[in-house]
Amino acid sequence: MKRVFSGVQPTGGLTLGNYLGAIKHFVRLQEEYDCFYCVVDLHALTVPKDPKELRTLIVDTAAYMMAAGLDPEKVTLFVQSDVPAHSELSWIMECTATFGELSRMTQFKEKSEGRESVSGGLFTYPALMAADILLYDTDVVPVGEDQKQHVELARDLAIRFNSRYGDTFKVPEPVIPKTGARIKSLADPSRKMSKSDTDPYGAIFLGDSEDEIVKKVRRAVTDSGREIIYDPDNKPALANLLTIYSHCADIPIEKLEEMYAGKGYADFKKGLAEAVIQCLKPIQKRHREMSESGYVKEALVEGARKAMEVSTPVLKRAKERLGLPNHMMG
Ligand code: ATP
Ligand code: LTN
Repeated sequence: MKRVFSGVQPTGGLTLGNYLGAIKHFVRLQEEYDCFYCVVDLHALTVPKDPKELRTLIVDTAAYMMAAGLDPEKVTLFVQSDVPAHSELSWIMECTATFGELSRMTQFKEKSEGRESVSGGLFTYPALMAADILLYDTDVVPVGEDQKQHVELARDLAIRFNSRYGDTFKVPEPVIPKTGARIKSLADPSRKMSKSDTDPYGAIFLGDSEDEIVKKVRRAVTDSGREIIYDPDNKPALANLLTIYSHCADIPIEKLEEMYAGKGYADFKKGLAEAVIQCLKPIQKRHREMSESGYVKEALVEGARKAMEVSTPVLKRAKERLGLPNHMMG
């Protein structure tokens, strides 16, 4: 069975972007692949966090992933910091990557811009991400469009390490969904929908109430002209809303164009809000049940055990190749 690995940061409530761009596909892949899904809490430390809030968000992120359909009986769901091999291989990846490569990462440029203080971790973030992926002999990495560059770096680092020290790591492939891979902010379609957006109307969260969803959709920016047509170059805001609608209601965009021919934005937004509400309703219900059950923590303990079992020999292999002694690893 081919292996899948992907990660989600516990940096805030999950957004509709996280769901449509990544988690929905994680769920689909669990039927055919040996999947490892990780709550990447060490990545979340690249920007200072309140410890109490982080502790809650780690379990809540896992709870939402399960509520969205991931079944711990089928996948390995775990927390990154529970498996020390991630931090260890990360240092090795930092020493494999070059300063130039890390400097070219667009996420670093975007996230560091305008900040007074930028952690070293924000800069070396992609090396930790490469370690995450390579530790599991991963074949496929499903991610949203924004993470493609990081997965490509992980590939380059695997190839470089293998050519320097001998065959050690499997070279992974990114898989990006054809549509929905870059859901945009409702407040500004030139930016991606993000959990850490400061605009309260930019993102729809998986935990939003019906009222909040209706309000956010009603306030979503639109383009000039009143026709409901998909034209990403000239009508980027509407194209984004049509993409969301199409994914949430499982209706092709052309069909939506037909449905709203001759109607205005008010009708369209009403339908869109309803589609989002119906899409999130079952997830919210399962999330409530999950959070009350204690099942999430149990699943994470078992997940960490399985993750450790697979990653420990890979780390050992890499250390051996480098000439590091492995005295304590048997
Ligand atoms: P932040 O928004 O704070 O930068 P993030 O949501 O991008 O964080 P993650 O939680 O690690 O970061 O993302 C989890 C997955 O969701 C990744 O595969 C990422 O590519 C995908 N993703 C994130 N935002 C979007 C979006 N707007 N559209 C599509 N996919 C997205
Ligand atoms: N950087 C990713 C999260 C992440 C990840 C990974 C994704 C960390 N490690 C390994 C895929 C594979 C992000 O979405 N911000």
